[in-house]
Amino acid sequence: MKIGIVGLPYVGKTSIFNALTGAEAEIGSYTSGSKANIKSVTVPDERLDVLTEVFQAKKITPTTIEYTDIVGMSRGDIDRGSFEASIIADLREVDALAHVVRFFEDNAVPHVDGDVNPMRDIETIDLELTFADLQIIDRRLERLERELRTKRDRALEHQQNVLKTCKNALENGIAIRELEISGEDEKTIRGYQFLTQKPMLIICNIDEDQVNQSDQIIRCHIERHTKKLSTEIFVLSAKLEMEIIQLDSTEASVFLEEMGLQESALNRFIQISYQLLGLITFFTCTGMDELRAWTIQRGMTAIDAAGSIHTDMAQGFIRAETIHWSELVEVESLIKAKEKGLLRLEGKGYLVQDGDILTIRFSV
Ligand SMILES: Nc1nc2c(ncn2[C@@H]2O[C@H](COP(=O)(O)OP(=O)(O)O)[C@@H](O)[C@H]2O)c(=O)[nH]1
Ligand SMILES: [Mg+2]
Repeated sequence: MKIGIVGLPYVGKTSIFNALTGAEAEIGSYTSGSKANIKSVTVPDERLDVLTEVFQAKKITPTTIEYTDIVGMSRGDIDRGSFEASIIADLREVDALAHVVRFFEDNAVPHVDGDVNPMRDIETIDLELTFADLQIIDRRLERLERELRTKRDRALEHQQNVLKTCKNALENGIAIRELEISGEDEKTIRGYQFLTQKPMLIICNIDEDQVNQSDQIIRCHIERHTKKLSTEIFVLSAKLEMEIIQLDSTEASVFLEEMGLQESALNRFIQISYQLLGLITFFTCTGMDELRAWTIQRGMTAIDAAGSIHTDMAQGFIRAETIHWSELVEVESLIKAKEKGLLRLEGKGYLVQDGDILTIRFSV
Protein backbone atom coordinates (compact mmCIF):
# COMPACT_ATOMS: atom_id res chain seq x y z
CA MET A 1 0.00 0.00 0.00
CA LYS A 2 1.24 3.46 -0.90
CA ILE A 3 0.23 6.68 0.83
CA GLY A 4 1.12 10.14 -0.46
CA ILE A 5 1.55 13.04 1.96
CA VAL A 6 0.34 16.40 0.61
CA GLY A 7 -0.24 19.88 2.00
CA LEU A 8 0.93 23.48 2.00
CA PRO A 9 4.61 24.24 2.67
CA TYR A 10 5.69 24.38 6.35
CA VAL A 11 2.75 22.49 7.78
CA GLY A 12 4.80 19.57 9.08
CA LYS A 13 4.61 17.08 6.19
CA THR A 14 8.24 16.06 6.35
CA SER A 15 8.21 15.99 10.16
CA ILE A 16 5.29 13.58 9.98
CA PHE A 17 6.95 11.55 7.22
CA ASN A 18 9.99 11.20 9.48
CA ALA A 19 7.86 10.26 12.46
CA LEU A 20 5.97 7.63 10.47
CA THR A 21 9.00 6.07 8.83
CA GLY A 22 11.95 6.80 11.10
CA ALA A 23 13.59 8.58 8.16
CA GLU A 24 15.75 11.63 8.64
CA ALA A 25 14.64 13.77 5.74
CA GLU A 26 15.49 17.44 6.09
CA ILE A 27 12.70 19.46 7.69
CA GLY A 28 11.97 23.17 7.51
CA SER A 29 13.26 23.43 3.97
CA TYR A 30 11.35 24.50 0.94
CA THR A 31 13.72 23.96 -1.94
CA SER A 32 15.26 20.62 -1.07
CA GLY A 33 11.84 19.12 -1.50
CA SER A 34 11.83 19.22 -5.29
CA LYS A 35 12.23 15.46 -5.18
CA ALA A 36 9.83 13.32 -3.17
CA ASN A 37 11.01 11.53 -0.03
CA ILE A 38 9.93 7.90 -0.28
CA LYS A 39 10.25 5.22 2.36
CA SER A 40 8.61 1.91 3.24
CA VAL A 41 7.89 0.71 6.74
CA THR A 42 6.71 -2.65 7.95
CA VAL A 43 3.20 -2.83 9.34
CA PRO A 44 3.41 -3.79 13.01
CA ASP A 45 0.96 -6.59 13.80
CA GLU A 46 0.74 -8.18 17.24
CA ARG A 47 -0.91 -11.23 15.73
CA LEU A 48 2.33 -12.03 13.95
CA ASP A 49 4.18 -12.24 17.27
CA VAL A 50 1.64 -14.66 18.68
CA LEU A 51 1.56 -16.76 15.52
CA THR A 52 5.34 -16.97 15.35
CA GLU A 53 5.21 -18.95 18.60
CA VAL A 54 2.42 -21.22 17.40
CA PHE A 55 4.16 -22.03 14.13
CA GLN A 56 7.69 -21.91 15.53
CA ALA A 57 8.34 -19.94 12.35
CA LYS A 58 11.93 -19.20 11.44
CA LYS A 59 11.20 -16.26 9.22
CA ILE A 60 8.54 -13.58 9.58
CA THR A 61 7.53 -11.32 6.72
CA PRO A 62 5.15 -8.52 7.66
CA THR A 63 3.41 -6.37 5.05
CA THR A 64 4.67 -2.89 4.26
CA ILE A 65 3.36 0.61 3.68
CA GLU A 66 5.19 3.08 1.48
CA TYR A 67 4.98 6.78 2.28
CA THR A 68 5.72 9.51 -0.27
CA ASP A 69 6.41 13.00 1.05
CA ILE A 70 6.28 15.69 -1.62
CA VAL A 71 7.10 19.39 -1.72
CA GLY A 72 4.34 21.71 -0.47
CA MET A 73 1.70 23.05 -2.84
CA SER A 74 0.51 26.64 -2.70
CA ARG A 75 -2.61 28.20 -4.14
CA GLY A 76 -2.29 28.52 -7.92
CA ASP A 77 0.76 26.28 -8.28
CA ILE A 78 -0.90 23.84 -10.69
CA ASP A 79 -2.40 26.60 -12.80
CA ARG A 80 0.95 28.39 -13.07
CA GLY A 81 2.61 25.10 -13.94
CA SER A 82 5.08 25.68 -11.13
CA PHE A 83 4.64 22.15 -9.91
CA GLU A 84 6.93 19.62 -11.49
CA ALA A 85 5.14 17.02 -13.59
CA SER A 86 7.32 14.28 -12.11
CA ILE A 87 6.04 15.07 -8.62
CA ILE A 88 2.42 14.87 -9.70
CA ALA A 89 3.29 11.61 -11.45
CA ASP A 90 4.69 10.24 -8.17
CA LEU A 91 1.47 11.24 -6.49
CA ARG A 92 -0.72 9.51 -9.07
CA GLU A 93 0.91 6.21 -8.13
CA VAL A 94 -0.34 6.20 -4.54
CA ASP A 95 -3.43 4.40 -3.19
CA ALA A 96 -4.47 7.15 -0.78
CA LEU A 97 -3.62 10.74 0.08
CA ALA A 98 -2.87 12.08 3.53
CA HIS A 99 -3.37 15.84 3.65
CA VAL A 100 -1.44 17.49 6.47
CA VAL A 101 -3.22 20.58 7.80
CA ARG A 102 -1.55 23.00 10.15
CA PHE A 103 -3.33 23.63 13.42
CA PHE A 104 -0.25 24.40 15.53
CA GLU A 105 0.60 28.01 16.36
CA ASP A 106 4.26 28.97 16.23
CA ASN A 107 5.51 32.42 15.36
CA ALA A 108 8.86 30.98 14.39
CA VAL A 109 7.27 28.99 11.55
CA PRO A 110 5.83 31.21 8.81
CA HIS A 111 2.51 30.35 7.18
CA VAL A 112 2.44 30.84 3.39
CA ASP A 113 -0.96 32.51 3.57
CA GLY A 114 -0.24 34.68 6.60
CA ASP A 115 -2.11 33.00 9.42
CA VAL A 116 -3.25 29.60 10.69
CA ASN A 117 -6.61 28.78 9.12
CA PRO A 118 -7.28 25.05 8.67
CA MET A 119 -10.50 25.38 6.66
CA ARG A 120 -8.94 27.73 4.13
CA ASP A 121 -5.91 25.45 3.80
CA ILE A 122 -8.02 22.37 3.20
CA GLU A 123 -9.80 24.25 0.46
CA THR A 124 -6.53 25.41 -1.09
CA ILE A 125 -5.18 21.90 -1.45
CA ASP A 126 -8.53 20.54 -2.66
CA LEU A 127 -8.45 23.21 -5.36
CA GLU A 128 -4.95 22.30 -6.46
CA LEU A 129 -5.81 18.61 -6.67
CA THR A 130 -8.95 19.52 -8.60
CA PHE A 131 -6.95 21.62 -11.07
CA ALA A 132 -4.47 18.81 -11.58
CA ASP A 133 -7.31 16.44 -12.51
CA LEU A 134 -9.09 19.01 -14.67
CA GLN A 135 -5.95 19.61 -16.69
CA ILE A 136 -5.79 15.95 -17.59
CA ILE A 137 -9.48 15.72 -18.33
CA ASP A 138 -9.48 18.80 -20.56
CA ARG A 139 -6.52 17.54 -22.56
CA ARG A 140 -8.09 14.12 -22.97
CA LEU A 141 -11.49 15.51 -23.94
CA GLU A 142 -9.92 17.66 -26.65
CA ARG A 143 -8.19 14.64 -28.14
CA LEU A 144 -11.32 12.53 -27.92
CA GLU A 145 -13.35 15.16 -29.68
CA ARG A 146 -10.86 15.27 -32.53
CA GLU A 147 -10.81 11.51 -32.85
CA LEU A 148 -14.57 11.17 -32.69
CA ARG A 149 -14.98 13.73 -35.46
CA THR A 150 -13.43 11.32 -37.93
CA LYS A 151 -14.89 8.01 -36.75
CA ARG A 152 -17.54 6.51 -34.49
CA ASP A 153 -16.28 4.47 -31.60
CA ARG A 154 -18.55 3.26 -28.80
CA ALA A 155 -15.76 2.80 -26.28
CA LEU A 156 -14.35 6.28 -26.86
CA GLU A 157 -17.81 7.83 -26.66
CA HIS A 158 -18.38 6.06 -23.39
CA GLN A 159 -15.10 7.40 -22.05
CA GLN A 160 -16.01 10.89 -23.22
CA ASN A 161 -19.27 10.70 -21.28
CA VAL A 162 -17.65 9.55 -18.07
CA LEU A 163 -14.96 12.21 -18.33
CA LYS A 164 -17.59 14.89 -18.90
CA THR A 165 -19.38 13.76 -15.74
CA CYS A 166 -16.11 14.03 -13.81
CA LYS A 167 -15.34 17.44 -15.29
CA ASN A 168 -18.76 18.73 -14.41
CA ALA A 169 -18.40 17.53 -10.82
CA LEU A 170 -14.93 19.01 -10.40
CA GLU A 171 -16.08 22.36 -11.76
CA ASN A 172 -18.76 22.35 -9.09
CA GLY A 173 -16.31 21.62 -6.30
CA ILE A 174 -17.13 17.92 -6.06
CA ALA A 175 -14.27 15.45 -5.86
CA ILE A 176 -14.38 12.41 -8.14
CA ARG A 177 -14.36 10.12 -5.08
CA GLU A 178 -17.73 11.58 -4.12
CA LEU A 179 -19.36 10.51 -7.37
CA GLU A 180 -20.96 7.13 -7.54
CA ILE A 181 -19.13 5.75 -10.51
CA SER A 182 -20.13 2.18 -11.31
CA GLY A 183 -17.92 -0.73 -12.36
CA GLU A 184 -17.71 -0.24 -16.13
CA ASP A 185 -17.49 3.54 -15.89
CA GLU A 186 -14.83 3.30 -13.22
CA LYS A 187 -12.76 1.01 -15.42
CA THR A 188 -12.67 3.54 -18.24
CA ILE A 189 -11.11 6.21 -16.01
CA ARG A 190 -9.03 4.05 -13.67
CA GLY A 191 -5.91 4.50 -15.77
CA TYR A 192 -5.88 8.26 -15.21
CA GLN A 193 -5.28 7.79 -11.48
CA PHE A 194 -7.16 10.97 -10.66
CA LEU A 195 -5.98 12.61 -7.46
CA THR A 196 -9.45 13.58 -6.28
CA GLN A 197 -10.59 10.00 -6.77
CA LYS A 198 -8.18 8.66 -4.18
CA PRO A 199 -9.37 8.09 -0.62
CA MET A 200 -8.19 10.95 1.54
CA LEU A 201 -7.22 11.32 5.14
CA ILE A 202 -6.90 14.73 6.77
CA ILE A 203 -4.02 14.85 9.26
CA CYS A 204 -4.47 17.68 11.75
CA ASN A 205 -1.05 18.71 13.02
CA ILE A 206 -1.83 20.24 16.41
CA ASP A 207 0.13 21.87 19.24
CA GLU A 208 1.67 19.32 21.55
CA ASP A 209 -0.22 20.68 24.57
CA GLN A 210 -3.54 20.16 22.74
CA VAL A 211 -3.18 16.42 22.33
CA ASN A 212 -5.45 15.52 25.22
CA GLN A 213 -8.46 17.54 24.17
CA SER A 214 -7.71 17.59 20.48
CA ASP A 215 -10.27 15.20 19.15
CA GLN A 216 -13.38 17.03 20.18
CA ILE A 217 -12.20 20.49 19.14
CA ILE A 218 -11.07 19.42 15.74
CA ARG A 219 -14.01 17.23 14.97
CA CYS A 220 -16.34 20.17 15.52
CA HIS A 221 -14.07 22.33 13.46
CA ILE A 222 -13.81 20.40 10.25
CA GLU A 223 -16.18 17.49 10.45
CA ARG A 224 -18.85 19.07 8.32
CA HIS A 225 -16.34 19.78 5.64
CA THR A 226 -14.76 16.36 5.64
CA LYS A 227 -18.11 14.61 5.62
CA LYS A 228 -18.87 16.30 2.36
CA LEU A 229 -15.54 15.18 0.97
CA SER A 230 -15.86 11.65 2.34
CA THR A 231 -12.52 11.86 4.07
CA GLU A 232 -11.32 10.70 7.47
CA ILE A 233 -9.70 12.85 10.14
CA PHE A 234 -6.55 11.96 11.99
CA VAL A 235 -5.09 14.06 14.77
CA LEU A 236 -1.47 14.16 15.88
CA SER A 237 1.29 16.48 16.99
CA ALA A 238 4.26 16.14 14.66
CA LYS A 239 6.53 17.70 17.27
CA LEU A 240 5.53 15.11 19.85
CA GLU A 241 5.77 12.20 17.43
CA MET A 242 9.28 13.30 16.47
CA GLU A 243 10.23 13.02 20.12
CA ILE A 244 8.56 9.63 20.52
CA ILE A 245 10.37 8.07 17.60
CA GLN A 246 13.72 8.94 19.20
CA LEU A 247 12.90 6.82 22.26
CA ASP A 248 13.27 3.08 22.75
CA SER A 249 10.03 1.15 23.21
CA THR A 250 9.97 1.19 27.03
CA GLU A 251 10.69 4.89 27.24
CA ALA A 252 8.14 5.51 24.54
CA SER A 253 5.32 3.75 26.42
CA VAL A 254 6.11 5.71 29.60
CA PHE A 255 6.13 8.93 27.60
CA LEU A 256 2.85 8.10 25.84
CA GLU A 257 1.21 7.32 29.16
CA GLU A 258 2.37 10.64 30.61
CA MET A 259 0.83 12.42 27.65
CA GLY A 260 -2.42 10.49 28.08
CA LEU A 261 -2.01 8.69 24.75
CA GLN A 262 -2.34 4.98 24.15
CA GLU A 263 -0.35 4.45 21.02
CA SER A 264 2.07 6.36 18.87
CA ALA A 265 0.72 7.94 15.70
CA LEU A 266 2.54 5.36 13.65
CA ASN A 267 0.32 2.50 14.78
CA ARG A 268 -2.87 4.52 14.88
CA PHE A 269 -2.18 5.87 11.44
CA ILE A 270 -1.74 2.45 9.91
CA GLN A 271 -4.98 1.23 11.48
CA ILE A 272 -6.97 4.16 10.19
CA SER A 273 -5.40 3.82 6.74
CA TYR A 274 -6.49 0.19 6.57
CA GLN A 275 -10.01 1.23 7.55
CA LEU A 276 -10.11 4.04 5.04
CA LEU A 277 -8.91 1.82 2.22
CA GLY A 278 -11.01 -1.15 3.29
CA LEU A 279 -7.95 -3.34 3.67
CA ILE A 280 -7.56 -6.55 5.63
CA THR A 281 -4.67 -8.86 6.45
CA PHE A 282 -4.43 -12.60 6.01
CA PHE A 283 -1.55 -14.91 6.91
CA THR A 284 0.24 -17.82 5.33
CA CYS A 285 2.77 -20.17 6.78
CA THR A 286 4.63 -22.33 4.32
CA GLY A 287 6.34 -25.47 5.54
CA MET A 288 6.31 -24.02 9.06
CA ASP A 289 9.25 -21.87 8.00
CA GLU A 290 8.00 -18.58 6.75
CA LEU A 291 5.11 -16.84 8.41
CA ARG A 292 3.88 -14.07 6.21
CA ALA A 293 1.23 -11.34 6.34
CA TRP A 294 -0.57 -10.18 3.19
CA THR A 295 -2.75 -7.16 2.61
CA ILE A 296 -5.84 -7.39 0.42
CA GLN A 297 -9.06 -5.48 -0.14
CA ARG A 298 -11.99 -6.44 2.09
CA GLY A 299 -14.49 -8.44 0.02
CA MET A 300 -11.84 -10.40 -1.84
CA THR A 301 -12.33 -14.14 -2.18
CA ALA A 302 -9.97 -17.04 -1.54
CA ILE A 303 -9.02 -17.16 -5.20
CA ASP A 304 -8.25 -13.41 -5.21
CA ALA A 305 -6.10 -13.91 -2.14
CA ALA A 306 -4.27 -16.77 -3.88
CA GLY A 307 -3.73 -14.52 -6.90
CA SER A 308 -2.26 -11.78 -4.72
CA ILE A 309 0.46 -14.26 -3.73
CA HIS A 310 1.07 -15.71 -7.19
CA THR A 311 -0.96 -15.95 -10.40
CA ASP A 312 -0.20 -19.70 -10.59
CA MET A 313 -1.90 -20.19 -7.27
CA ALA A 314 -5.08 -18.57 -8.57
CA GLN A 315 -4.99 -20.46 -11.89
CA GLY A 316 -4.48 -23.86 -10.28
CA PHE A 317 -6.58 -23.12 -7.21
CA ILE A 318 -8.08 -26.21 -5.56
CA ARG A 319 -9.05 -25.09 -2.06
CA ALA A 320 -7.95 -22.99 0.87
CA GLU A 321 -7.52 -24.66 4.23
CA THR A 322 -8.65 -21.93 6.54
CA ILE A 323 -8.66 -21.11 10.21
CA HIS A 324 -9.02 -17.79 11.97
CA TRP A 325 -5.85 -16.81 13.83
CA SER A 326 -7.69 -16.49 17.16
CA GLU A 327 -8.99 -20.09 16.90
CA LEU A 328 -5.56 -21.40 16.08
CA VAL A 329 -4.01 -19.62 19.03
CA GLU A 330 -6.56 -21.24 21.30
CA VAL A 331 -5.73 -24.80 20.25
CA GLU A 332 -2.04 -23.98 19.92
CA SER A 333 -1.19 -25.94 16.77
CA LEU A 334 -2.42 -26.70 13.26
CA ILE A 335 -2.35 -30.43 14.00
CA LYS A 336 -4.65 -30.03 16.98
CA ALA A 337 -6.86 -27.74 14.95
CA LYS A 338 -7.17 -30.46 12.30
CA GLU A 339 -7.95 -33.10 14.92
CA LYS A 340 -10.70 -30.94 16.32
CA GLY A 341 -12.10 -30.33 12.87
CA LEU A 342 -11.45 -26.60 13.08
CA LEU A 343 -9.63 -26.43 9.80
CA ARG A 344 -12.21 -25.46 7.20
CA LEU A 345 -11.90 -26.42 3.54
CA GLU A 346 -12.97 -23.33 1.65
CA GLY A 347 -13.55 -22.95 -2.09
CA LYS A 348 -12.81 -20.22 -4.60
CA GLY A 349 -15.68 -18.00 -3.57
CA TYR A 350 -14.94 -17.91 0.16
CA LEU A 351 -14.82 -14.33 1.46
CA VAL A 352 -11.50 -13.95 3.24
CA GLN A 353 -11.79 -12.48 6.75
CA ASP A 354 -9.28 -10.23 8.49
CA GLY A 355 -6.94 -12.48 10.48
CA ASP A 356 -7.55 -15.69 8.48
CA ILE A 357 -4.69 -18.13 8.08
CA LEU A 358 -4.82 -19.69 4.63
CA THR A 359 -3.04 -22.73 3.27
CA ILE A 360 -3.77 -22.66 -0.42
CA ARG A 361 -3.78 -25.98 -2.26
CA PHE A 362 -3.22 -25.65 -5.98
CA SER A 363 -1.94 -27.63 -8.94
CA VAL A 364 0.33 -26.29 -11.63
N1 LIG B 1 5.65 24.10 16.87
C1 LIG B 1 5.56 23.15 15.97
N2 LIG B 1 6.36 23.22 14.89
C2 LIG B 1 6.25 22.25 13.95
C3 LIG B 1 5.33 21.18 14.09
N3 LIG B 1 5.43 20.39 12.98
C4 LIG B 1 6.38 20.95 12.21
N4 LIG B 1 6.88 22.07 12.77
C5 LIG B 1 7.93 22.96 12.26
O1 LIG B 1 7.48 23.50 11.04
C6 LIG B 1 8.58 23.65 10.13
C7 LIG B 1 8.25 22.95 8.84
O2 LIG B 1 8.20 21.57 9.08
P1 LIG B 1 8.33 20.51 7.92
O3 LIG B 1 8.08 19.16 8.48
O4 LIG B 1 9.57 20.71 7.14
O5 LIG B 1 7.07 20.96 7.03
P2 LIG B 1 6.75 20.70 5.47
O6 LIG B 1 7.26 21.89 4.73
O7 LIG B 1 5.27 20.63 5.45
O8 LIG B 1 7.41 19.42 5.08
C8 LIG B 1 9.80 23.10 10.83
O9 LIG B 1 10.50 24.17 11.39
C9 LIG B 1 9.19 22.21 11.92
O10 LIG B 1 10.05 22.10 13.02
C10 LIG B 1 4.50 21.13 15.27
O11 LIG B 1 3.68 20.21 15.46
N5 LIG B 1 4.65 22.15 16.15
MG1 LIG C 1 8.80 18.99 3.48
